Amino acid sequence: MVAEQKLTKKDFTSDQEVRWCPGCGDYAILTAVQKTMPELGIPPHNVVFFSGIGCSGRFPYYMNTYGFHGIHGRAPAFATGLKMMRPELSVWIVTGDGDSMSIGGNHFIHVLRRNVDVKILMFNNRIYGLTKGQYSPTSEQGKKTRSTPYGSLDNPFNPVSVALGAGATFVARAIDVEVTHLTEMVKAAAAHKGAAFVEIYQTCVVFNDGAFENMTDRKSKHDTVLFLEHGKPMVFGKSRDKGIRLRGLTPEVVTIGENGVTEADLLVHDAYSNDPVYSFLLSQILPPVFPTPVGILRSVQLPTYDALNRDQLEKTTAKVGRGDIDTLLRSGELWTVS
Ligand SMILES: Cc1ncc(C[n+]2csc(CCOP(=O)(O)OP(=O)(O)O)c2C)c(N)n1
Ligand code: SF4
Repeated sequence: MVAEQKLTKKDFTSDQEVRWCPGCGDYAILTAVQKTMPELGIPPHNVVFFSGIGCSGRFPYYMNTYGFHGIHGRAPAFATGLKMMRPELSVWIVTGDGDSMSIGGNHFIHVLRRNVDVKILMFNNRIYGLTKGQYSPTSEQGKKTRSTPYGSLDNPFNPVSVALGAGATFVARAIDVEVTHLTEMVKAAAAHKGAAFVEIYQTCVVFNDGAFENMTDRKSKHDTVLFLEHGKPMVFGKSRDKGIRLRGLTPEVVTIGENGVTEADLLVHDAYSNDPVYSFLLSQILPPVFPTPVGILRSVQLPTYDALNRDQLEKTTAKVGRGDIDTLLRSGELWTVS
């Protein structure tokens, strides 16, 4: 009997030279994914990465798996097609905030609402990197870029709220430099049966440097990031003395030990809650009033589109037999144009 070989990061690393700018957050995400893959126990030949257009679009080249660098915003369509036909494959989508929230917004919401069993990693650098720094749908209002020299007037999208609004069954948020946490999120997304969406805050050092600085700087991050843990009260702050409390449906920041507030008063995170009000409320806990929640916001089980489709196909074939495209095309009213 041949002993099963243990997979390592090397097995998922391609021989391609990585061509992102030095210091780009994409490197940390690539390393996290390459490190996580061996732990999933899926051989590289059963893994496929799809991407759209943007700096993030280069991701599949660097993975020693199957890969497909598609067209702008359309990775969900290709990924859906493959998952429907090859359910045994682990199918991933790597996309940017421009790729998935602008031109690909439509594909993004539908792959989530259908709950196709694919994993989506969105690198959110709040800018168009590849095309040299135009504002994106996640750029903050007032953002000055080459395409908004007097400041952007747009209200930005909150991708996590968009995903929840589309009915996503798994929604998480992570930060490129919080590698251990990011790895956990990638693993949890992989384990989810259904469409899993992970928004990853990613620094574009060239066109949007410092966008997430207050969430990554050692001095400020304890006050600006809330690490969500299922079943645990929402505590944050350097001294772990701040928390989130609910007043009716309104969250508020409180200090433990002040005005009689104890840990027992805080909101306890339920990652598996099926209540859309709770998940959406969580997605709206945002700076500057609140810290940014990272972790699993929602994880619920619903039938996947690909499985439902296979089931329907099997049952219908058993009832009416295998279809034939030529017969179908000639089955209706036909006429000849002369
Ligand atoms: C059909 C089409 N429209 C526009 C473009 C130009 N374009 C290329 S990448 C991009 C935006 C990429 O932004 P994002 O998804 O945030 O990726 P990043 O480069 O920041 O990783 C645009 C508008 C294109 N390549 N194709
Ligand atoms: S332009 Fe920005 S996102 Fe693109 S590779 Fe360079 S640093 Fe990374």
